[in-house]
Amino acid sequence: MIAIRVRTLNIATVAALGALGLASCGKQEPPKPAAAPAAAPSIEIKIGSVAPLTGGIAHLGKDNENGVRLALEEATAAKIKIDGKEAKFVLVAEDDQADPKVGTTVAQKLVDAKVAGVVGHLNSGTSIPASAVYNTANLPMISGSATNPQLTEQGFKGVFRVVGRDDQQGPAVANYLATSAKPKTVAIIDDATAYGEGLANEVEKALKAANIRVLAREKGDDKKSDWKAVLTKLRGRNPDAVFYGGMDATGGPLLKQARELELKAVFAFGDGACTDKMKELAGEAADGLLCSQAGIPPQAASKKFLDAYKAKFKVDPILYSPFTYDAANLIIEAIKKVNSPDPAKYLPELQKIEYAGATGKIAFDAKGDRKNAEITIFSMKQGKLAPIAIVQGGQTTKYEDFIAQAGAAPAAAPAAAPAAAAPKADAPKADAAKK
Ligand code: ABU
Repeated sequence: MIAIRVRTLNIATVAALGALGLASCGKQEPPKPAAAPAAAPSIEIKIGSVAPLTGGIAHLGKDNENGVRLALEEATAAKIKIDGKEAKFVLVAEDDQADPKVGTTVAQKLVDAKVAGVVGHLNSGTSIPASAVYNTANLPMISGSATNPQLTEQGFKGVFRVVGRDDQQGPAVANYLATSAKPKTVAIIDDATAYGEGLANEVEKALKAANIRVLAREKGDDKKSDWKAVLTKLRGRNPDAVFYGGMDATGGPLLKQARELELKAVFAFGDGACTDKMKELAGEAADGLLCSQAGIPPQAASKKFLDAYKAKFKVDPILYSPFTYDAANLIIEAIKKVNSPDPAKYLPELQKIEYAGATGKIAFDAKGDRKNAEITIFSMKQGKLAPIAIVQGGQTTKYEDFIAQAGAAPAAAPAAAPAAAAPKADAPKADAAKK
């Protein structure tokens, strides 16, 4: 067997040598391949993205990461020149597991990896401690979802967010609950996180200011799946409404079990639990839920973003991916303006940037918060979140009116076009309302 193989090889070798010999002695030389054009000089710019990619809210983490990924891929495809070199924007994704300790560890990892900027983290509970790590390293971070006010109250010059804050969201959802459901007593539960507890405190303040009785606070945690003991206690107090400060992974079971225990109260949640995932988690019990998000609804983001997101990921955005997409683009825009990925050079541009993003016009105030951030109020109808109203600067506008204003605004509809013309493909449907 071995001998046969050797002989076969020998025959093949002789044949090959013969062919070579023929080629070298023949009249026709094979054409030499054309010299490859010299590769354009390139520069690799790493951008960090941090969110929980494992655990109960991994679906939200992935949604946030998708927004960053899309922005970086588009910017790389655009062959932007930075310092005369073609920029390749590289995603460095980290999983902070929604855990504050892991959050600071991965923040240091991103600093060590010499990323030029960070989009994240998703949770307030991770964003706040991680922001101190980035601040020490003079590395800018923009959260597309963390809403606890403390994040931007620390005086860190490189810390930004592109969504509203819980001292805007809390009063918005509490006042909507107060005027629509007119509850006499409200029970409040939170998940003992920076976000859940902080938002619950803001809601409590606003309800009390509206002369509504708030019952003693009940607490869970961000992994809780069995709420029956808490709910049984609440049933005995018979509240007209219940507000929960926490994420959808825990809010879904809470709502489902509340209806199983025949609690009749109106339920209201904040942005972390204001997702279509509620149908999957709570089934029909989700219908009638009142909830808020700290920005325009994902479906009101620009058509260009929505089409590109769907084409790439084969799903629609869940919650804040339009905002993380904008956050990544803000960093890229600032880098472009100074022609350098050096944070010391581009940070001053980021602080004064005025950018037309997928979620509307973005500019930051002196703290790093988004100016004129919207809060959207939703109700869940037949398993789908339906936007009802937009609250901006304390003013409430019916959602249809907000969108109609956008369609009728001069920038979105040329003079000859009908007043209800659709917004431009690259403008958010809600954008003109801010113009
Ligand atoms: N804003 C909702 C979820 C993220 C956070 O912890 O703030």
